[in-house]
Amino acid sequence: MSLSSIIKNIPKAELHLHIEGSLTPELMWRLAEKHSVSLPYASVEEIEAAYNFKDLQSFLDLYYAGAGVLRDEDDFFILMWEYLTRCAEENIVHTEIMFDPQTHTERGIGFDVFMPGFLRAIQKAETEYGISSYLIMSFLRHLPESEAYQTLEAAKPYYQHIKAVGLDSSELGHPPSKFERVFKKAKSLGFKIVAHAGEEGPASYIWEAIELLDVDRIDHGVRCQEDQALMAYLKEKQIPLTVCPLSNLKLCVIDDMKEHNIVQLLDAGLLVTVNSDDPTYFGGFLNENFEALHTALNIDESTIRALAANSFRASFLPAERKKALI
Ligand code: ES4
Ligand code: ZN
Repeated sequence: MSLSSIIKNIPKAELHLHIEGSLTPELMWRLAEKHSVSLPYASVEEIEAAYNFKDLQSFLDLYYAGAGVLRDEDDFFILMWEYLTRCAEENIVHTEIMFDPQTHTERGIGFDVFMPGFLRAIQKAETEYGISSYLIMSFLRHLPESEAYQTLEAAKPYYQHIKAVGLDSSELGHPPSKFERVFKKAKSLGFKIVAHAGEEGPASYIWEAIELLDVDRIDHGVRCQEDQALMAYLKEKQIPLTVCPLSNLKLCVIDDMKEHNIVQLLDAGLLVTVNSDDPTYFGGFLNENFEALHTALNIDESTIRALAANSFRASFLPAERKKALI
């Protein structure tokens, strides 16, 4: 079997995916027409051509603007359904999906609009594709902690549908310590905890996420190599890193995929996984991330199998289901 067939056919989990970052240019265009939203683009091709980023912030500016076309419950259903349909095509059997409530509540669109849309698509994918999904509610770190508290409060009617709480958006200048209290509260409510750290930010942000937020996983974390004590700790505790190769390339965290350190991290005994982050903005869904690693780093079948096994190990699935999948 070719490496491409192995990548495609092996069952996988995706653990680092922003649902707003799976909005295709075609759907953005359709929804803009539906709601008479004016976009700063003349065509779908122009949207695609705009996806050249110099850093995280230059991406976030377009990503938040793009999410502006999401208005009613059906829009959120279609967004989630299109992503989960893609998962079925890629043999992703379990997914843990981040959503950014504040991107929508700031525009007057509440939990009662996006949550029913998301949940209807998740239920349909469970029934029709056999895909299980958990939701991760992420706080925007460029906003004050008080607004994260308000978001946690507003989510109350949906707590049973939310598995974890996360932290995303502009990393530099917004360290995990800014959110220590709200994450303590989230932990006490029984949520799993994740946080973006060590993407653009330094290794010290990864330490903060561990020591102050008590994270169960780190999103990205690729800068951990700058601190050998941190590497040893991540290995000993097997704290997972959800690594996103095409994202790192598109946001200039690395200059060339050949420089990516994911294999070094795996070889050092860290629990690393492959993920797509914001696939329609970064030029590839999950299998294309595996393909890019194969092309640039020549990863072989055993490495692909190890990374796929790690995706289940690092998931929040119950132990019995993990065992059946690994
Ligand atoms: C994100 Cl790549 C990345 N980093 C931080 N926050 C994000 N939100 C969506 N994608
Ligand atoms: Zn991310």
